[in-house]
Amino acid sequence: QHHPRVPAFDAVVIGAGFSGLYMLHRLREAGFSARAYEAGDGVGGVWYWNRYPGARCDSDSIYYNYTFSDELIQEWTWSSRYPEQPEILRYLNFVADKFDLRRDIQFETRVTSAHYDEGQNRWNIQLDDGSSVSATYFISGVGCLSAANIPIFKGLESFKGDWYHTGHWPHEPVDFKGKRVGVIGNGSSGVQSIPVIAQEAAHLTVFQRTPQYTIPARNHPYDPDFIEQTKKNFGEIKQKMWDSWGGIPVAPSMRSALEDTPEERQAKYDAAWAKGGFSLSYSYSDLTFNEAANDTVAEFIREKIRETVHNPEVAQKLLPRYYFGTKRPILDTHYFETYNRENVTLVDVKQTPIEEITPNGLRTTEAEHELDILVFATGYDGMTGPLLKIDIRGKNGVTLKEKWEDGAQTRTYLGIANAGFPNFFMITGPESPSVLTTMPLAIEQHVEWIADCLCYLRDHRIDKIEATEEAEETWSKHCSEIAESTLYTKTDSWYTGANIAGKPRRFLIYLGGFGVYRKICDDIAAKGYEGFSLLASRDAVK
Ligand code: NA7
Repeated sequence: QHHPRVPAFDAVVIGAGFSGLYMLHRLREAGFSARAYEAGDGVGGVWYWNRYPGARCDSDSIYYNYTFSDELIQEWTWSSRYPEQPEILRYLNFVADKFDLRRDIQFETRVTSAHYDEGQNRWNIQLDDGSSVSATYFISGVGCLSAANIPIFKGLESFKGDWYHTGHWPHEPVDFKGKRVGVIGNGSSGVQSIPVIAQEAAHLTVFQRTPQYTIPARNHPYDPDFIEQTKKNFGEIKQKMWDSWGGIPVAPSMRSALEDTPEERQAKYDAAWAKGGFSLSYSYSDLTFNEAANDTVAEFIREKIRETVHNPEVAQKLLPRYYFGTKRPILDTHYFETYNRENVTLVDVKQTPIEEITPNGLRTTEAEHELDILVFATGYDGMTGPLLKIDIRGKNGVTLKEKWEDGAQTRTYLGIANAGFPNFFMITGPESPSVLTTMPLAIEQHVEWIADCLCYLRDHRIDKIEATEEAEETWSKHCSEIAESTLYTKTDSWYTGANIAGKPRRFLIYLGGFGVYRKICDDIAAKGYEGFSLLASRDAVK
């Protein structure tokens, strides 16, 4: 039996971001005892940590929220199409207050390990405050992009200035006035922060490794009539979101880019460019499948870069060459225009690699750049990284790391469960549609599926559920096959793990679309959790 002084819950949840908050709510509503642990001193998850200048959402905010409560939809109003981080954090605080969630969250506490005890059928969970708890069900809401990647550069410890990673930004705003600033990286975080930092800093040097496609966001305040209509029709919008490919109520085109004439394509791309957001990605059906189709949109964006950037040499360095859309698409506000500023320098670190960080700045093979502040916009160990930071051990003491990395492949069942790890659930784990869906929606679907599953187990007097090896193998193979039929796997990105040195290369997202995935999950549940073995261990333990 577990130690009487160790608190015991039906479920322990890691994290108090979009995932952890809603999971906690559903568990409590269903009558389970639950506790969430959160490293930050407030709710919000990635929206708590990402406070860098210019940080904002790049999904239309009216779709980037929970859909489970119509009351919540009616009560909350987004100011603009792509709100800034503080507004999203306010939303999550509003949710935490509305559903009185804080009383079951322990803040400033990290889960350091979680070990499954087969004899007791319980998870023993160790916290970084030295205490431990136990739970029948262990649920991860750690997020997909929360383990910061700070590449190892020689000499960082000698740097006399200040340095920051975008995902661990200080609460006090960083003052760039009069400073020489360097930014390494130009993914979404770099592209959002670079134009804002450039306006304030004395000088900004951008260290770019791979030029990126980025599309104007065209952010704007919402018209009150539009908000009113959205709220009025949200039931219908919600249904479309839940049936969609990527979580927004817009159907992708069914037409090949190669079926249109160059003039027709140009007109379509121009319209999408003017509209901003991800509409360009939705222009045709085959942009991520067919190289020739992809090249039409890639060349369209390259032409926009040549038109925008005045210095042809700088423009040349900014031209992306990979398949459009196979790295996470980026939205920007005056990104390419920023390179027309006198106080901005672009350094191509593929041509002249970074050699070391020096006390006074950063040296490439070509020159030393003097810097007062260095910003790492270098991304994340995506999907698996946040889970592997925790010492998670399933049956026979096997670690999740051993299961996923030492054996040649990361395998999961539905991106929710793992063979060998009974009663462990991952919200938006690897091999689910997660990051290619509007995140809050992908999260809601998993949370509801997990909560329903726990209710089913309780109703059937079962308290042990584990994915079978066969079901897992079939799912992983299915994920890989879909990915291999696209251009996604041909590009180095965090989708494939290629951004982290030594990480096994695997495409870790289910690409069949959210609507299809949801039906698969529902179908599996309806068949009494097909692909899982269910066991009533309760009586055996007593
Ligand atoms: P990303 O998209 O992974 O971008 C990281 C950037 O940092 C990217 O430009 C990388 O170049 C660059 N990088 C990473 N390591 C290095 C080293 N060692 N040297 C030079 N440059 C490096 O992370 P973000 O934070 O921008 O965005 C993450 C997600 O958050 C985003 O996709 C949205 O979903 C929200 P590379 O392209 O790898 O050559």
